[in-house]
Amino acid sequence: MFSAILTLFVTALAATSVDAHGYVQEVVIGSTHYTGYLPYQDPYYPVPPQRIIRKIPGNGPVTDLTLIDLQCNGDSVDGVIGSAPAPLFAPVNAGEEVKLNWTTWPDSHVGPMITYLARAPSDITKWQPGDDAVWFKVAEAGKTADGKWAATDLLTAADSIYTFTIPPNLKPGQYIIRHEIIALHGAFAYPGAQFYPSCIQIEVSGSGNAFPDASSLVSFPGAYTPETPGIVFDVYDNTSQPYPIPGPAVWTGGN
Ligand SMILES: *[C@@H]1O[C@H](CO)[C@@H](O)[C@H](O)[C@H]1NC(C)=O
Ligand SMILES: *[C@@H]1O[C@H](CO)[C@@H](O)[C@H](O)[C@H]1NC(C)=O
Ligand SMILES: [Cu+2]
Repeated sequence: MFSAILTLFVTALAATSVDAHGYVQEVVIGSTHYTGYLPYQDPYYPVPPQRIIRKIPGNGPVTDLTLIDLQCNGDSVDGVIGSAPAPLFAPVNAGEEVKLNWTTWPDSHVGPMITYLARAPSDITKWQPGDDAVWFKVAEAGKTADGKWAATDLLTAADSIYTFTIPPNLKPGQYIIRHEIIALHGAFAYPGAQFYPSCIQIEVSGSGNAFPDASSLVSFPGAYTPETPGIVFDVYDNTSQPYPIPGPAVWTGGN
């Protein structure tokens, strides 16, 4: 009896790990390492550690493009609908690299990696963008001409570290980095694509003054619909067709 229960428990654990997806577990800027929000540890501390990444409910995806969850993978954490702000933010210089360390990503979950920024109008530790159009894309990677996906091929080759650069002329201020993997293994119809967004709070310093036109900013939810190219895409369809990365063009940063 006891061992039957134990077996069930072990089986459940094994099933969980097979099914595990992922999240950004660490952010590295210069020589500083910031532990990410750890959904299976942080909530259980008597005094939860303070993070620069907004809370997520777990390692699972968002699939409904109309939900506020699409913004930061926060749903109703602590009764806050949407992206509950984190208490900390990381200083970073315009033009500096930011390294995002993902948990081991499952090989089957191929897809693009896309990074947006949104400038906080005031204190980022209190700001929730809601569905305002505040986001602009600063980096994207999909499928290379020889068929390698950003996730998992390139990410795994880079030791699970995704690197992007803060635009060198970006106007200083507090920003949310919205970084996501879109897993396409089930994306042959909508809903199917799996969104794994992560929201990281930073404060950019520098002497630049570049910022995108207000008319080019997008909202989450809002930027993606079932008709947006790249949201429905059959990755097993055996053609060497290129993958259209969803969302607006990358902002070139006034360079
Ligand atoms: C990514 O973060 C994990 C957890 O902190 C750490 O063990 C691992 O070494 C990091 N990976 C790299 C390449 O730094
Ligand atoms: C693609 O086509 C090749 C050659 O016909 C085949 O071996 C392979 O299994 C196909 N791959 C997929 C994902 O359909
Ligand atoms: Cu998965």
